[in-house]
Amino acid sequence: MTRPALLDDAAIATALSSLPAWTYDEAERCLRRTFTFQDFNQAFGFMTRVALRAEALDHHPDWRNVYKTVEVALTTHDAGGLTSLDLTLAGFMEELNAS
Ligand code: H2B
Repeated sequence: MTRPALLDDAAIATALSSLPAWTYDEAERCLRRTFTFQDFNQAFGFMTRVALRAEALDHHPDWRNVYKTVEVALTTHDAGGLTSLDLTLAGFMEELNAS
């Protein structure tokens, strides 16, 4: 399957303006965000919904769950940095978190 191209700095800056809760980690070339939920059930429910979407996209988050928090890092390992797939997954997480 053709994988999307790496985003350049200008494209990353544009993307960040529509994902204000996310930060770009230049050293690791990933987007980061920590989500905090009401309890473990909410956190794990979120992770389950994201997991199904990630599998459908064949694009998977690096993440860590501690009780009601989920720390997320998004990057495209095959490309060595950010691609549109990371923006798609970040946008999906935002939609879920807002609903
Ligand atoms: N997820 C992420 N985040 N980056 C990748 O490069 C990646 C992935 N590659 N999920 C996919 C799976 C690849 O390993 C399979 C073979 O398509």
